[in-house]
Amino acid sequence: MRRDEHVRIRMTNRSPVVHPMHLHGHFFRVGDAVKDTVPVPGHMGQVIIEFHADNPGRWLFHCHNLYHLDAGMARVLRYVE
Ligand SMILES: [Cu+2]
Repeated sequence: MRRDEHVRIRMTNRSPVVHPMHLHGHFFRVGDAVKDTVPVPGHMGQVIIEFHADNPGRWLFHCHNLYHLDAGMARVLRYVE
């Protein structure tokens, strides 16, 4: 992504358990709601998040269940000025 882009991320949960996905550094929209964490239901549940890329840096995007985070369920979203 690049600064000032409108970013849309679609998540599909192929596991049987819910994953509360949390993004650092931004609030995002899910429909009309503004959040920084959203539960993605199990069994192919889908959630789309959208946000304005207005805070350059390196931001962790991860499952908020700490045992999932410890198992590696995390990525870094990165963009620069
Ligand atoms: Cu999880």
